Amino acid sequence: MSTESTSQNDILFARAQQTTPGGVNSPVRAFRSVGGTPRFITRAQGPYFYDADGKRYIDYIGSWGPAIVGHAHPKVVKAVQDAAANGLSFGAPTLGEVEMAETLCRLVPSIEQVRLVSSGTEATMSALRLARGATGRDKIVKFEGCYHGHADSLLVKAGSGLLTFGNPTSAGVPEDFVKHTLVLDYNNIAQLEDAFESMGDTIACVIVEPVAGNMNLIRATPEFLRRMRELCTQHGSVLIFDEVMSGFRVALGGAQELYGIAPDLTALGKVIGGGLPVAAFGGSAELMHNMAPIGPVYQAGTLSGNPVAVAAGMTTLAIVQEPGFYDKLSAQAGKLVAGLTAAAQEAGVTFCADSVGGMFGMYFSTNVPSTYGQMMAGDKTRFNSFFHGMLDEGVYFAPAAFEAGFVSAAHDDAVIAETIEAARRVFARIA
Ligand code: KE4
Repeated sequence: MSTESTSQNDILFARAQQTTPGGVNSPVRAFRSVGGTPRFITRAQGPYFYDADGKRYIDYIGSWGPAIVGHAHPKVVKAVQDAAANGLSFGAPTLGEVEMAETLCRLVPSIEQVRLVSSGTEATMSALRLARGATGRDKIVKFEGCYHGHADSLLVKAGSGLLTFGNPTSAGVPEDFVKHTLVLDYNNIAQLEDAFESMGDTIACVIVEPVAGNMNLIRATPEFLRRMRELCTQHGSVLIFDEVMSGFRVALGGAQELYGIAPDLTALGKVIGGGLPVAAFGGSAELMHNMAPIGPVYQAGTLSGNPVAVAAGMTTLAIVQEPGFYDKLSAQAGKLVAGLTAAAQEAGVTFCADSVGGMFGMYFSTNVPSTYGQMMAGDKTRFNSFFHGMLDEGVYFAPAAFEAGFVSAAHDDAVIAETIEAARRVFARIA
C-alpha cells in the first residue's frame, strides 16, 4: 500500500494480507498477473458492482460466470430470503434438491442421474474418481491450459516429452499423485490418437473443457471433440466434459448442445448456483449407480444440495429458460466483441476477440488462438495496460490475460456502448 493512499481498497488489501495469504481467498483475485490493488467489492446490482471507495464498475466477470442474470436479481434475492427463513442447512434430503436434479436431467440430455456438490473442484474430482472406479483403470488425460479446479491429480503440467506423464504444478502434490495424468495439447487430434494407440485400454477417462475458458477463451474444434468421443467409445474410456464454466453459459444445454456430442459424464457449477455454492456431476444412470451409497465409489458433502443455494440456482435456471434468453445473451457478447475490435482497429492496436454464447475472449494478437501456445504468445503487457486503463474508466475485466470474460442479461445496449466508448479512449492511449 502506498503511504499516502487513502483508497479503502489499499487499506483493506493491507489489512486482509495480515490474516489471509495474499489477502484473498482465491489467488486470481489478488491482481498478481496485472499488478495493482484488487478492488474490494461492497455491493453489486445488475451489470455493475461498487468498490470500497464507492466507485462503480461495469462488471465483466460476474463472479467468474454465476451472475448470468445480473447481480442481485430481485427474483433470486427473494428466493434466497424465503429459503433462508426456513433454515439454512439440514444435512438431510429436501424437495429442492430433487427439483434441481430433475431440472438438470431435463436440460442436459446426457445426464440421467446427477449428484450435487458445492464447488466445481468437487464436481470434477468426483467425476474422475467415478471414471476410475467404474473402469478399474488409473490413467487420466487432460489438456494443457484447461483448468478443472484444484484436485491433486489435476494440478499437473505436461510431462517433459510427448506422452510422458505430468509433473505437479503445485507444491504439496506428490509425484505419485500425478503419475497417472497425461497432459496433451488442446485441439491436437494426432496426440490424442497416439495416446490411445499406445495406452488406450488403460485410460480411465479424458477430461476436457469443450469450450475452454481458463486459457482465455479457446474453442475446441468439432473434429477434436468428435475424435475424442470416438476414441473413448472405442477404448471403453469415460469422456468427461467439464462444463463448470460453459454449462448454461454458452447455450442452455451447454457446449454439448452446441457441438452435438454427448459425454459420458458432465461437471457443472457456477450458473447452476446463481452465485451460491452449487455444482454437480452427472451422466448415465448406469455410471452414476457406481456412487455410494448404492455403489463402491465414495463421495460426500455436508453442504451438498444446500437448500438456500439450491433456491438461488433454481431461480437462476428458471430465468435462463425464458424464451430467447441465450439469443439475447449471445447477441450482447457479440456486440461487445465487435465494438472492442473496431475500437482497437481505429487506434491501430493489434487486437482480436471472440465470443461463444455469453462468454468472450480478448487477445492482443493478430488471430484468435486455437491452441494454448498461440494464446500464450499474445501481448500480455499490452493486455495489462488495457486492463488498468479500463479499470480507471470504470470497466472491470478479468485481472489476467488468461481468463475469459462474461456478459449477463443485464448488460444491455447502453452498457455495451459505454464499454466501447471507454475502450476507444483506452486503445488511443495505449496504441
Ligand atoms: P471451483 O472449485 O472454483 O468452483 O471450480 C473449479 C473449476 C472447474 N472447472 C472449470 C472449467 C473452471 O473454470 C473452474 C473454476 N474457474 C475459475 C475461473 N478461471 C474460478 C475462479 C477462481 O479460481 O477464483
